[in-house]
Amino acid sequence: GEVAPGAVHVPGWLGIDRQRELLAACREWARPPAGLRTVHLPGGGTMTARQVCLGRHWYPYGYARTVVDGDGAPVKPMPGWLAELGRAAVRDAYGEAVAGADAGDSSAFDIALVNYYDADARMGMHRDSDEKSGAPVVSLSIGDACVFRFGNTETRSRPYTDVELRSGDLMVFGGPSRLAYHGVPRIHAGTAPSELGLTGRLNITLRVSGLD
Ligand code: MD5
Ligand code: FE
Repeated sequence: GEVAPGAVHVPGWLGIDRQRELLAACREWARPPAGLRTVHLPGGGTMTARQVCLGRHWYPYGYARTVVDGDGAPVKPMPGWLAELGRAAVRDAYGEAVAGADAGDSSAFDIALVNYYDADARMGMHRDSDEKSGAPVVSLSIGDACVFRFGNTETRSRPYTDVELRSGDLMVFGGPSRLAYHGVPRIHAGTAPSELGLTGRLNITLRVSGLD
């Protein structure tokens, strides 16, 4: 359903077999070099969600081709099949006309950011503005459910809408929702489908960098 103009939630978009395949891929991407890492913030803090990047390395607040704030290794490539999954996600989420949603150029997903949340991890309210493209962001959730907080474009506080995201859910953020504040205030520990064998939550975002 449409959470806000351009922000579309498709529960259960990924079947359990697709979730299993993505989880196996995430476990490979998490291995060094250029594997799962702790993100250090400019103020001296650390993010509680850990991250691995494909295509480009995100660090506060920009993109690089190597892990500039970690082991220095070249970032793993963005697989073509994952970019294609992103195109299918946008097509399915926006298949029926959505008021105010502009699909933009989603033909070229070239970055994936994979966040891993343990039971205590959170993500504070922020905007994703490091991409030089207005294309939608595709978000895929696997494992524990969470509270996803979708805010507004003006402030990091109310009004916001809390959405429960479960394993297999798709969200697409485009058009007027692309630059909205958002965060993950809570993980529902132990709610992952048992057949996945996953403790915690994975979120995979697919992005169009707009970079050369
Ligand atoms: C997550 N990740 O669940 C979320 C899903 C991040 C991040 O927030 O920056 O890694 S992505 C949600 C998202 C992306 C772009 C725009 C908007 C939401 N939005 O306008 O609400 O780990
Ligand atoms: Fe974000």
